Amino acid sequence: MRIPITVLSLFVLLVTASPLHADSHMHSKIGDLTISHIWSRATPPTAKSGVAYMQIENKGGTDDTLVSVSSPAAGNTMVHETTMEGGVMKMSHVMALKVPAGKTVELKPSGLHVMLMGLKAPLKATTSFKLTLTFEKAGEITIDVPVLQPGKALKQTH
Ligand SMILES: [Cu+2]
Repeated sequence: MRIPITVLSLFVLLVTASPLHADSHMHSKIGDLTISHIWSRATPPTAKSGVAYMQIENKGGTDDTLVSVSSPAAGNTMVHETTMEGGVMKMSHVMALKVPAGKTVELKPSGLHVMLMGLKAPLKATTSFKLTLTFEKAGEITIDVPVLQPGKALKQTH
């Protein structure tokens, strides 16, 4: 009877460990999608643009696509991707961001990010702003994006 006891204790460990993880990050759910690790960084007073990062997990069996992003904090909001081309950092507009079934798409520094252009006011640390994401299948969700101190970053790994 050793095996059932081992399985039971593993189960207890998993059950008791998961609420801790859930409390340590903000999660938003829409359909099969879970949005977590949501953060932004404070901007200098004269900055006209800001960034937002997050992870989008698709727990469903079909691919979805992020087709638009918008925020009352900025005049124009879009998904960008930062790439290196011949040693030069380049940002390009991502019109439709695919979130494949069973996969997690990470928006993080030096990669994919939400770009907020024409900021209506500087992004202040310890405040938050609204960001609306529209997915082709899951639909529309508005999330709160917490603004971290300049130079700070939220850990992207689970
Ligand atoms: Cu950008």
